[in-house]
Order: sequence, then structure tokens, then C-alpha cells
Amino acid sequence: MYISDISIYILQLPLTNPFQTGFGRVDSKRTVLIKMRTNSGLIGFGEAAAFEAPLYNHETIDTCVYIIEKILAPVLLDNKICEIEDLNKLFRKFKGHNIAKCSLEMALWDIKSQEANLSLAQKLGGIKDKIGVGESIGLKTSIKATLEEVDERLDSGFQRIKLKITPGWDIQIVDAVRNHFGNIPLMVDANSSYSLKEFPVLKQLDEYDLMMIEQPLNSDDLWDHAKIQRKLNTPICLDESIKSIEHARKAIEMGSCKVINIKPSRVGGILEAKIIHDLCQENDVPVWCGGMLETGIGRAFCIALSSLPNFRLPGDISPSNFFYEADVLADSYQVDSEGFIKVSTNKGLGYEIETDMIERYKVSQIDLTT
Ligand code: OSB
Ligand code: MG
Repeated sequence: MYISDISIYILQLPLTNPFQTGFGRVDSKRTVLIKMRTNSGLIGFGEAAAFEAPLYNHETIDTCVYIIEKILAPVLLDNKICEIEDLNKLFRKFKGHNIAKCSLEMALWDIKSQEANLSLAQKLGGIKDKIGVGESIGLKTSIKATLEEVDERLDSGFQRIKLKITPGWDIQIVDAVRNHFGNIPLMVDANSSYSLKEFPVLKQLDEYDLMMIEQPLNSDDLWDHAKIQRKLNTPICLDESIKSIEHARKAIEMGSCKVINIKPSRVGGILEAKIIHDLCQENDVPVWCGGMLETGIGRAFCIALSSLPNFRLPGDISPSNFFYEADVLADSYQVDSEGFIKVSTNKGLGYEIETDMIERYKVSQIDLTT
């Protein structure tokens, strides 16, 4: 068996609930879906959930399409790849472009688990039958709007609330949510919008008994995070700074964080994500799965990954219909009243793909073949 065809779909998905981070506001989102076919007729899907501008990391939707079409997919097709390890070996020589790499690796994981007659979670060695989820609440225009959304999410069972913060929208919003909701599991995500100069603000956040402060400093930094972690009681969680197992190892050795947010796309694949998970487990560093506003396809991989044992904290895996008008999964996953999502036991990715939806939202398509 080998990969014989790869299609790249570019979708434009309207958002019902615009999402604002320190990077800007997202109203409608393009995303890249991968459909991979083998010569034996198996089909796998993946997603490159990048953004329009290189604000979260250096990638964009257009760099993903370029790298997938011109570099990564041809290498897979030319080498008649069929094993994940072989795909990884070929991709390793290309620097960066982790979101692009991950989308193709995902599709192959989907195929390999179908081939083995296993669900993705089983194929990965997952042990949980349900996973806990929290909600990430974007920067809002008012405290009132934030309190309303927090209220709604807590009501429907979400296990923790994450507030996006940025200089000027930090202490007052955390203070308001703490005062209003009391001792709820609460954390913040700064998306690298603070510098050492602003340490006093981070120190003030220490008073709010937060579960963690996610990525306060620069996305390339490990050293300064280690310096401030020593001065904070609140655990630092790294997101943007951990791009590979090497970053994870160094962050743990240096004491740059006490928690790691693992996003398969940020680290270049599900396999790398699992390796980081294992290292964190050996070092007693809890991890959780972050999100990139993926469609249900990207989220399906996050759910399966989160079934590994060291995913000990709720993930950012809210159903994609929270922000998209419609999803590309036919029967999407649900969050129960206790804030759990059931891990699918269906073969492969675990959910049926709604191909009509892909067609409806598709703005272009590129087909590559051996
Ligand atoms: O930093 O975790 C982040 C969304 C876009 C870019 C970066 C991040 C986020 C989120 C949303 O926090 C999480 C989600 O996908 O629900
Ligand atoms: Mg983050």
C-alpha cells in the first residue's frame, strides 16, 4: 500500500461567533483540508488550521498550501510512502512549516488506523474513553459580554474557563470573573503579548489562584519564561514556544514552565505530539490539548490524542459549531453536562465526513497524483 493521490481543499468558513485574540479578530476563516488516498482505496483526512497572517507562528493559510502542494505532497507521492515513520523521516529535512506537515501526517494516521482496524485513539495507545474540555474565551468588547459567555459555558458543563488576556485587558477581567464566579477552574492565555517590563502585571495575576498563565512572553523564548516562573507561584504553561520535542526537553530542564499545551499542528504532527506527551509524563509535567479553531476534522485528532494518560487537564476542544456556521463532520461530537467528550471508537478518524459541506465551502482545490 502507498499514497497515490492527495487533494488539497481550501475552504472559507463563516464564523457565527467571531474570535478575538491579542493578534486580532477572526470573522470568517479559511482552512485547508487534506484528502489522501492510497492505491488500495483507503481515504484519510487531515487539516492545516493556520491563520491568514503569521501572528501565532510564522505560517499562514497560503504558506501551508504552497508547502503542501510544492514540497511535501510531491515527496510523499514520489517515494510511495505508506508508514508514518517514513513520512516523518522525509519531512524532517524541511525546516519548519509544522502546520503544513501535520495536515498530511494526520491523513496518514487516519489511513493507518483504518488499515489496522482501530480507532485513532486505539492506534495512538489512548486509554481514556472520555476527555475533559474547557472553553477558551476570546478578548471581548466588554466585561459584561465576557461574564455572559463564562456563565453560558459553565452552565453547559465546561470544566474550566480560559480567558485571553493582553496588556490593558488583564487584571480587571480576571478580577471580574473571579469575583463573579468564585472558585471556578480559571486560567489565562496571553499569546505572547507581555515582555519582562510588564512582569508586575503577571505578578499581580499570581493573587488570583489561576490554574496557569499560558504563554506570557515571546513565542521563541524559553529563558525569560524560566526567569519569571521562578518568581511566580502560578504555573506557566507554554504553547507557542514549544515547537518540537527539543523545545519541550529544554523547557523542562530549564524550568521554563510547569505545564505544556500540546497542539499537534504546532509541533508538526501527531507522532511528535505523542513523543512530547511521553517526555512530559516521565517528568511529571501535565499536558493538555490546545486548539487552532479547527473544523471537526482537526478536532477529531485532538480528541484522540487527548485520550493518552498524561493529558490530565481539560483541552480547548469546544465543538466547532461554537464558531463555525456548519461543520464538515456529519455527526459531530458533543460535550456532556459534565464537560466530557466521548472518545470515538469508530475506525480511523472516528467521524463521518460531510462531503457536501466541503463542496459548499470550498473556494479552490488542488489534485496531485503519483
Ligand atoms: O493560543 O490557544 C491559542 C485560537 C487561535 C490561536 C491560538 C489559540 C487559540 C485559542 C482557541 O485559544 C482554542 C480553540 O481552538 O478553541
Ligand atoms: Mg495558547
